[in-house]
Amino acid sequence: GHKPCIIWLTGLSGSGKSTIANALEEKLNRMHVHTYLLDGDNIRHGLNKDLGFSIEDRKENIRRISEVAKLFVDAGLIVITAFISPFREERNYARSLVRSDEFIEVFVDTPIEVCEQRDPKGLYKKARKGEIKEFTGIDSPYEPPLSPEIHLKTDKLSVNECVEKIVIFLKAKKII
Ligand code: GGZ
Repeated sequence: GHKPCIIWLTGLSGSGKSTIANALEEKLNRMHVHTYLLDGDNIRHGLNKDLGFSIEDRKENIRRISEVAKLFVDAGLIVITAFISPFREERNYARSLVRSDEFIEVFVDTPIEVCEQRDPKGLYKKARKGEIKEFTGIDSPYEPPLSPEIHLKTDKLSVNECVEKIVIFLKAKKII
């Protein structure tokens, strides 16, 4: 069996949140742990398709995601979220909705230079040219976590090593 919780990934665009989240979900599912992954594909295209990237809209994005994540915890799942979630206050709101041992903040710490180098969707290039406004790390703020449960320096670790670090934490806390 396992205990429900929220594994909250935060980091810049292109930091590797989705890649790590997907690999983590696969690994947990192979261990017969029930998970649900919330990411841009199932949230920003559905529930939150009325929201953009202004500071107010990002706050509302994260608020709704937090409430949905809490519902899935009530349903007994391990919820993985993969959003930039740039503001400490909104991440702390998400934390406040569940028990203190049920919220695991994971800082996907990738230097912006590395994210910009990768630029899988060409968004940084567009942001530099001013074709996208309010882009995180360029002209919209990102507040790094001050005391995340897990700190992943992705320029020093492989995706599998990142996943392993999270799995070891979950085992140590007797969540899985
Ligand atoms: C940041 C943006 C922006 C702006 C579009 N700023 O790398 P991606 O493409 O796949 O992930 C980014 C995603 C960010 O959405 P989130 O819901 O995670 O953001 S937040 O938590 O701040 O609400 C990026 C794309 O959307 N994208 N415009 N201006 N990222």
